[in-house]
Amino acid sequence: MTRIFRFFSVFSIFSIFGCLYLLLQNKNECYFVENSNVFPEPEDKILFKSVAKYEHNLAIIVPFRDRFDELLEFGPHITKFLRKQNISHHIFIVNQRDSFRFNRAALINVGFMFTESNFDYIAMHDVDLLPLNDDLKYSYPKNGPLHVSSPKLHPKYHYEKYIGGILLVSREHYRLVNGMSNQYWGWGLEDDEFYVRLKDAELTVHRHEGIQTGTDNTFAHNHDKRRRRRDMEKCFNQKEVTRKRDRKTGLNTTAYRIEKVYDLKIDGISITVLNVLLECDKSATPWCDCSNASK
Ligand SMILES: [Mn+2]
Repeated sequence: MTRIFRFFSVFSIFSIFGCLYLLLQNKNECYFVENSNVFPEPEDKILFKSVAKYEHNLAIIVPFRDRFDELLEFGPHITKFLRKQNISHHIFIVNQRDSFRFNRAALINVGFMFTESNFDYIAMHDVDLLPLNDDLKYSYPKNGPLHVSSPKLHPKYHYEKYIGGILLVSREHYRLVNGMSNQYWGWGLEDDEFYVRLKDAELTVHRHEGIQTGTDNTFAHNHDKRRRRRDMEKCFNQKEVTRKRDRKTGLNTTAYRIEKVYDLKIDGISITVLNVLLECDKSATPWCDCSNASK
């Protein structure tokens, strides 16, 4: 006990003198007092390990707002699921903190840019959709995007061009199409527009073959439509604009600020939460806020 105590005293003395030295030199690197602005250390360690050991590294990007109960289930579930497949991965919750309507696509763009240096593919992943069949491999989508929640397996959406829910895309391909459109505020259609982007770039969307489960037992969909109402409102000229392919906006026009980065632990699993403030150019997309619109 005294030995431990002695060790810490010596350690503190060194730290204090080290800090004083740095302060005298007018440097800001004195971290003797915990600095909440530094990137959480566990994250660095995970990234370092994964990059060194694996050929491919997957960033699970979850566009998010007000889904805490779903997140508590999602984090541990997807981690166990991917550990079985030996997929190197990390979960990034991209939490929309501004007061504009939810913009799933812009949040995915932010997540993509944030994970740029350490992950060579992403999963755009709904927080409420849990894969149950272990044959759904989240492997690197070398030959084109891999749509995991295919219309033949998804509990709710069955049209052929559907690519929402869970989609794996290599960093290279996501860049090639300039990411997703930023014009989709409110629920829906951003995934359909992304489908057209992929098609225009001549990328083929792949889906798993030979899956033995069906629409009722391949995924758990944690979505109570009364408790979690979809924001289907359309205001200003939203309907007209969002029906068309957007050739202007994407990865290179996403306007945002990362307010804070958190290291969140759920059942011992380390998850990174990005608090994001999206910006809206109201002259271009006034429907990011319908509150002053005449209906
Ligand atoms: Mn849902």
